[in-house]
Amino acid sequence: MSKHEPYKIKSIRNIKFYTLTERKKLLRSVHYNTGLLSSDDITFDMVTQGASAASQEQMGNLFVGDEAYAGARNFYKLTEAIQEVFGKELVCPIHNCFGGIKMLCSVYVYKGNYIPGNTALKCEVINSFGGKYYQLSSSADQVFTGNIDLDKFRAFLEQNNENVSFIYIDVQGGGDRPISIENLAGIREIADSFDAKLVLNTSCIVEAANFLKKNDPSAEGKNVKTIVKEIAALAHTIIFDAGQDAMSNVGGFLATNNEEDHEKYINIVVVFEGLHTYGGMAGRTMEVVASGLLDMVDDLHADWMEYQVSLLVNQLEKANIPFTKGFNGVYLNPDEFLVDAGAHSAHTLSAALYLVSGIRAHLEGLYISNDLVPVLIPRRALMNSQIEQIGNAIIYLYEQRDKIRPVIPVNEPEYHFEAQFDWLIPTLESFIWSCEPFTINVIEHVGMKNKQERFDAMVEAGYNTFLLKSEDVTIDFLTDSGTSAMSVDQWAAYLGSKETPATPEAYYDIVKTARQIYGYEYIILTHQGRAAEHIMSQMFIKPGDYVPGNMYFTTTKLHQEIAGGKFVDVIVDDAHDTTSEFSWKGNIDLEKLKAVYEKAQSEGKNVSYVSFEFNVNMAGGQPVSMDNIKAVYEFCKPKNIPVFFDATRCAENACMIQRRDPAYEDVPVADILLEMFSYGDGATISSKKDMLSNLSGNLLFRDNEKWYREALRMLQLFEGTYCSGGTSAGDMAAHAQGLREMVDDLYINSRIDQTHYLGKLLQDAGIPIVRPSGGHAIFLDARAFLPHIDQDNFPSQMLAAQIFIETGVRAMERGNVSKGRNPETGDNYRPALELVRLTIPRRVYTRDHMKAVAEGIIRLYEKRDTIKGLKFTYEPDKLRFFQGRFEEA
Ligand code: P70
Repeated sequence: MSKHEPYKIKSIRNIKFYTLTERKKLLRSVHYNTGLLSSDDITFDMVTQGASAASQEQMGNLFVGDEAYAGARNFYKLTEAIQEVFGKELVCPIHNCFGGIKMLCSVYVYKGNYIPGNTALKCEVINSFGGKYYQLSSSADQVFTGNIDLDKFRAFLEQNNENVSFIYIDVQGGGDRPISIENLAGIREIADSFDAKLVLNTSCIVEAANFLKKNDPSAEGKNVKTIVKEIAALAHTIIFDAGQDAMSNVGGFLATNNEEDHEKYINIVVVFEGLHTYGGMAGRTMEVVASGLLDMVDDLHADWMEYQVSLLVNQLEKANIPFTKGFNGVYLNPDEFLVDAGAHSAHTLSAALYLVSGIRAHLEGLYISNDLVPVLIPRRALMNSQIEQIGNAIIYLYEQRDKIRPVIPVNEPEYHFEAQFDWLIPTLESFIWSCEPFTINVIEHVGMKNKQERFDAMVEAGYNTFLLKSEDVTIDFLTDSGTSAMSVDQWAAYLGSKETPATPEAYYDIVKTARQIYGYEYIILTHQGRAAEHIMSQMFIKPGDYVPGNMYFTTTKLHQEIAGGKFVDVIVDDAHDTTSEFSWKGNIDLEKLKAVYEKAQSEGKNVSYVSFEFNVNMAGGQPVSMDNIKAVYEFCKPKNIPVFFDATRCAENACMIQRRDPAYEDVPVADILLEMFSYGDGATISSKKDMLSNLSGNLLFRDNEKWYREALRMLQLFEGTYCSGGTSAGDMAAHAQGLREMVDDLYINSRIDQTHYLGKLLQDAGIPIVRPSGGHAIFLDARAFLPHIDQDNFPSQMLAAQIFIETGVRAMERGNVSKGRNPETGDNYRPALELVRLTIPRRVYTRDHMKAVAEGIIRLYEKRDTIKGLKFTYEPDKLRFFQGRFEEA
């Protein structure tokens, strides 16, 4: 079984892909020192410090920081978390690791003293206090390359005992040298026998503990949390940089169980850092660190980080790239990587990597001309599809290495950040990215129940996926409605908006943006799609009217019927055939439309309007062609029949036109959209889908002011103010920003790619799905999947239930249960399409989630004969799919 993230995406950060020419210019502007490039000019910044994706709990806790100078509640929360995770009772907060080292030095270092250690990272600080760092020699252990030679260590203490300030051990050996528990215990024992203090840097303890769990016999059978506590128990004091494993952006602490030491810390913290209850951290940071600490010791989390690193390592190994494997990524060896390495190979390699790909490998600290070049993987922030391409980009550069000339220094820097170079920019081919154009900013943990627990939950929910608790669900494919991950720009807009029953700025923003995107003059906001449908239906449908449309949607048809209209399906026949490969299964059949018009004429009735849905949901997310949109409009215009779109999934439709109609191959989605809308008179929109809003809708009219005024009147009657329709200013602002993001060609194509990826995995395995794959969802054909179950035993309903039990994926029934009973005969409708919809939320799931879904469904398919049908135990009269309950038949 392949692995997937034990979380889903809650918010994203859009990234940029520059051209080679742009990157050349940017490199020149920073004298070929990539460290000085602005983060906005980087596609992938390969650093870990402070760069993790936060959890939604951490994000929420940003607003819990009470920012009191003294005794903030956040300090006590932080202390509790440290006690729980490290078993250390006495805590002194610090602003980061530098702050902690500085405090330790000022407490313990006297002139001429030594700090023996395994990692020389901060010797500059030690020197400034008059002390000296002493590098302890390693033992020859092959697995635990960070193990200290204990005899030499003892001998060193014997000789220098009077002059040792404290012993400094990084539990990760600087990033790539693991230390065994036995060795750590030996160090502690020797330290105790000389009455010396052992300080452990535990900033990256999770990666170390996870390594020990798998490689150290004395950690066998233990979980990460236990090992972390055991390691911490070996330290007199731990120092912790919260920008690493705790996945905070900043912060840290010293912690000990020794009261005397603690007293020293809290007396010096006021000199350098702040008060002992905040130590140079904002209250919110303490809160974020506290929840990060509790999160980091989860075994699934630790495994996932290790897995991501192993993917990169395996890939580079296969390509014979010279590098050292680290806990958090890889360290490229520039002298071996480059053909003409020169004296400043680290900067040459870093500049060349950026030039080819936009990747930044960051060199930090004191200037070392041929430093290893770290390519670290920020925690939780990248998807495997991206890591794989980062690996490919490195390999692509390696293949072109003979073209790279060394950078030439123009100064003598003390630190990496000061270095400046000249460079004969090599002529390299640019790496072409095809991964998701965004990284993960915030994550949400998902349900990780086992199969038995899921079975119990399903029985409890009466075999109805609508009745499951979302916390039991691992991958939620119920709907793409309101489930998108917002971007940081949407969040910024949300938080910056100002609520008022009069006119908020967000209203003006959305009107301006919607006008640009749809090309329509009149923009009305509703709280969601069905509210717009209500107004439109009431305005245009008179009792007895016909309303032709390309397949019904539940809420749309309901409002048309409430207004007294009769919906007539005029979609092409192919739409009802799950195996037809026709590219435009959403199209309106013009002959059928003509027939409805003629029937109305002959009966003296009216056609209210054509209800024209883009990327038709119930047909499988199938698009409408530009030619068809145009033809329908040309038919309707002379007859004065308005064409109203359901434009809920208009961007997906535009993207399909770009991909499938050669005439639009090179036309941006934004321009295709404008043309699509130009062949219509108005639209209703549920903005919870393509528009990346969690809640809101639109009613649009192209140019008819009279309609607009009338709709506004109704809006104020049924929905809310003229400028909101009952939507909050924050949701409006996020909606406006979502609109701008929806027309990004890279984004919308990556969205469609993802859906098609899932479709392909299933189709290649012979699973019956609606062909071709649509925009927002993959639909399983339950009649073909479970041919032995009669439609009156609800195969789609059972298939959805079994998918959840097998895989933790929640899908939606779209078949006999949804369609209901014929009120005249009382029989189930037994519709032609008996489907299960796997609906993919936008920007929430990754390629690895898709793989896991496909594998689970394939497993289920192999044992499909064992699956039985269902019967109702409770059947509501209306919309029975929402509340209905079942048991095995
Ligand atoms: C879904 C959602 C909503 C929707 C839609 C189209 C093409 C209008 C709307 C209504 C939610 C849903 C709604 C009813 C039954 C099941 C699911 N579709 N037009 O999951 O918009 O929800 O904003 O009022 O797809 O497909 P709104």
